[in-house]
Amino acid sequence: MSKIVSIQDISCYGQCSLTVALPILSAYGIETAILPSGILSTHTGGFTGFTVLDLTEEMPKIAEHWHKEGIRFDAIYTGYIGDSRQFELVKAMKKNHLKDGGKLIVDPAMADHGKLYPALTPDIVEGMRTIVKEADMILPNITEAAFLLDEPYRESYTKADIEAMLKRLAAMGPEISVLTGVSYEKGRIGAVAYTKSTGEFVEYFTELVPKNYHGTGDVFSSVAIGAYMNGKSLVESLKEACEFVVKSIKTTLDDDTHNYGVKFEKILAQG
Ligand code: PXL
Repeated sequence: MSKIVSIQDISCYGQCSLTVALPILSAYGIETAILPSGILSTHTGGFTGFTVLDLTEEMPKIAEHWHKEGIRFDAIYTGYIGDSRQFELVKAMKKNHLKDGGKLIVDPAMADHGKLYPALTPDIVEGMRTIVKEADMILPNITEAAFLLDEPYRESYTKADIEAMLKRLAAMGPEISVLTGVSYEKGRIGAVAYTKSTGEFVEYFTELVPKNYHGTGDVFSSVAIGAYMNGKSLVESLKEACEFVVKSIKTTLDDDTHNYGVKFEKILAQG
């Protein structure tokens, strides 16, 4: 059984980051420790006046205690990080807290639809690049990939564009790069992945449901990581994640009052 630590914020309300990763990874039978990067009253997309407790000072103390206890993980899975001082800790934890062959998996959750999330500053992009360089696997959406590569974001990309972008991401360091939110034709959306050592691309596309919700990137990554850590192939993991996200969106659509996240719990409960 795998043991993962996830490093991202706790948005107390809003169905994203750790409140998504923890239940989903647990449902995959993965022991999931958490290292919260901060505690927010809600996520920062669509709510105003949210509170933030930054945990930069506390995180190294937690990591140090784990180190003394000899605690090691099969993977470190990072998501939203709100303070650039935390990237050094992620790199130190890669050295000190991974088992032999353990993986650093980075979801550079920092942007969407061409824009950085409201509470984030350019130093987060710079810091994110430094952990992407050391990562074994990354799962950016197209906006995040454009920020990582310091390229302008465009509204549309061809298959050749996406494959070239994945190769540029791979050149930064990671063995596996997964691009999410890829669409080559109207009404279809999915993910494309590139494995650097084999030069292989895999992809999975599904129905595009024309409504945006926050937290779907976190749902995607958590499912994909859960499936992959359980030994599913990369393409199977992409398929499971894409289908899970679509089902979660569809089950949320009929409730107009629920526009801040997706009701992924209903899909998780279906097994
Ligand atoms: O889902 C990404 C995410 C995570 N954490 C916080 C966020 C967001 C997206 O807006 O605001 C705090």
